[in-house]
Amino acid sequence: MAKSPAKSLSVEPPVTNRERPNEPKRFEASKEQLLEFYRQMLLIRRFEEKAGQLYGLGFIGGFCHLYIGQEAVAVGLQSALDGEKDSVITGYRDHGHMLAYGIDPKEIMAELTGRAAGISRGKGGSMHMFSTEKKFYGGHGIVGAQVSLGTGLAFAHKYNEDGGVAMAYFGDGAANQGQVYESFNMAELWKLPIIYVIENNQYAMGTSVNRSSAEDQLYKRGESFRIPGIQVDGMDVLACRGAAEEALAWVRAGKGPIILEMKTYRYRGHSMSDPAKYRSRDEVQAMRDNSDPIEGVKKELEKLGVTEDQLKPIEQEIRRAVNESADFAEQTPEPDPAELYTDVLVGTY
Ligand SMILES: Cc1ncc(C[n+]2csc(CCOP(=O)(O)OP(=O)(O)O)c2C)c(N)n1
Ligand SMILES: [Mg+2]
Repeated sequence: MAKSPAKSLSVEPPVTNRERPNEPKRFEASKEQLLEFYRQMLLIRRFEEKAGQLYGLGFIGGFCHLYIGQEAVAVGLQSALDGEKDSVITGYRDHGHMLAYGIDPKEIMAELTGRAAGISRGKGGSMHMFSTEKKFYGGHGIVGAQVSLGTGLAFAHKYNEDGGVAMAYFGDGAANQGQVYESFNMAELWKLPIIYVIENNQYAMGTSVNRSSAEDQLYKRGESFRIPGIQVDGMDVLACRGAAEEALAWVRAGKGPIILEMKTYRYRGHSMSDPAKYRSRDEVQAMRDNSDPIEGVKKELEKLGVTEDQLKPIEQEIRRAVNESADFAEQTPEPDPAELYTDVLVGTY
């Protein structure tokens, strides 16, 4: 006797009623919280400017990708995480994420100059910084690889039932990598606790997102995996923090992964060598003039009655901390040559 047709052969009507996260609201920060956002964002900017200078002077070897322009993303999102439980992973543009996680600028700068006191003992450099104590899992040079690794972190959170959430950052260019979609599939299937953060800074190395992406509204990229996405003003730290709150509520409720597309912009070249032929100076200048994330926080502070003069001590303190990190990074010794053979393989023999 013929069986009734398999359910999978029935034609489903278009789905319109899938559960979605709430529309995020701009975070309502207290004066103290806003001042802290300002401090962290300015620290990243000044740190990156100094790193650029040290690179020019030949103190930093290898690749170096600066985060200037994108400060609101790491600061806004990471301020919502639970530093005890949650984990973070990103690509090679990683200095800002480490600073936003409260990691000592001296250890980061010393890593950039390849010194033994660097956070990866001078052997990782700009692209491969780690702090497992802070649950910061790098720093990865292979575009998109951190998405699969981050999915593994989320699996570990679920498997160990430790209540943690993984946050995996990647770029608009990385969003076209195949392993991203393999990861999306597994993450939704297993309802893993992960926030996928696409830092859409409009460009990969030298190609704009519109030229390289068939669907350039990247927050939609999870749709066929049933992963909801939210597009966020990544130049507004309060919007970033507000989006993080909604994303965390979704993930912590056991609803599986979520995507945040952060619309942001990098002011500097892709890395330290960049012919800059793919965009005009006017475009960059307009972004600096009209959308700068640090100026945006200053305006919010003004509304709360904080004056330029009151910000001066914060600026001076940051200048001091950044200079100190640079002095440290120049003077502290390089690793012993024997260190070439340590930390290469995991295991005891
Ligand atoms: C698998 C792989 N392919 C290519 C590269 C070379 N590469 C390094 S960065 C980059 C562009 C990535 O752009 P995006 O993901 O937008 O990140 P952004 O640099 O803008 O932060 C490319 C193609 C690489 N490192 N790894
Ligand atoms: Mg990009």
